[in-house]
Amino acid sequence: MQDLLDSALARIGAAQTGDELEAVRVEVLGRKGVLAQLSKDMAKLTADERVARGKFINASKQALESAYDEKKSGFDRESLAKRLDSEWLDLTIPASGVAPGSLHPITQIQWEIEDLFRSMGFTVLDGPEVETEFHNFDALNIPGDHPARDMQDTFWLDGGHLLRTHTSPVQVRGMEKLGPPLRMIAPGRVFRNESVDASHEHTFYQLEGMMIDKDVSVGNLIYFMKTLLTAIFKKEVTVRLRPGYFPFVEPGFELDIRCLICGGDGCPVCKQSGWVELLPCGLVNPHVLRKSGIDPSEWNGFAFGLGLTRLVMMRYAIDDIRWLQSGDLRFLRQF
Ligand code: FA5
Repeated sequence: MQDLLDSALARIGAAQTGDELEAVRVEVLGRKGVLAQLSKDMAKLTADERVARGKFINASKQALESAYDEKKSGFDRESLAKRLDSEWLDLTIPASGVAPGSLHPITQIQWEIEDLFRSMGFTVLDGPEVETEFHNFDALNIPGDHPARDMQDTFWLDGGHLLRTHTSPVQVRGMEKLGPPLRMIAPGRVFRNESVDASHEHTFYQLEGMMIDKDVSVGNLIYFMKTLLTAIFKKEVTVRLRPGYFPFVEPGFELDIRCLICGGDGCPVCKQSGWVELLPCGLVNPHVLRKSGIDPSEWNGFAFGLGLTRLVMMRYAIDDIRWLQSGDLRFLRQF
């Protein structure tokens, strides 16, 4: 009996792989295994012998099982170590194929302009995209039946509200809230119900600017516009100033820039004219000051409404406005 047990233990000890060990387990501990052989002729034994045999069988069972468990956990540890070795991950290596994001070109230029104007004492204001008719039109000297309302096709909402068609309502909110003297800019998204082409979007960005003080002149206006364009383009750009009509400024101007996509030869962006409308501006109409509670006999000022999306197109020579909101990563990854 001791020999049977010893040889079974030796076979467990000699198993070289998990599979071999499993085969030995079936032979030794299975239904026809060593323990079964040890219990085979129990009926023929005396009561004392049976007790002794029973003890021996129990001790053998324990010895075999613990030899098996020890061997098995050795194999398990080995195979786990092998797996960990082959599947080893270095969590500190940067993931491949994931490019870090970057700021949208409109945001980049908007922030540049904000920094520039802050350095000249301007405050940056924000206003709601859903506006009242009063702030978008009435307070800007555009009464209900005025043809100027047709110039900016409007998305109307319930309850007389609308999606702002320009950033000029933030001028009004700035005057109402802060009063004179005032130096403010207001970048933001605006909406127009118009057909989209290479230079027109239904949703685009403007950057409004306003300065209210004593004795503000067209000279001051031109100084700030030139400073702005030089800072953005970092080179001499050709501009032209022509009379422009906006009910909220008097006199009003259109500042156009020589198209930087085609160099002035004509292309879809400048509609073959060689010039891009970028920066309407003027001296604030006294009616507008009065409507916001500012006395025009004491204060005056200038205002401008930069087409920020178009400015970005000029700066990076983007030949179609639709790229900017396309979400196309091939486009966005260039910035
Ligand atoms: C205005 O919106 C006036 N509020 C600007 C202003 C402010 C004038 C203060 C005087 C004083 P206008 O509709 O021209 O003006 O738009 C201003 C600029 O926005 C344009 O010069 C152009 O650069 C840009 N713009 C206008 N429509 C679109 C469009 N559909 N897509 C992209 N840019 C546009």
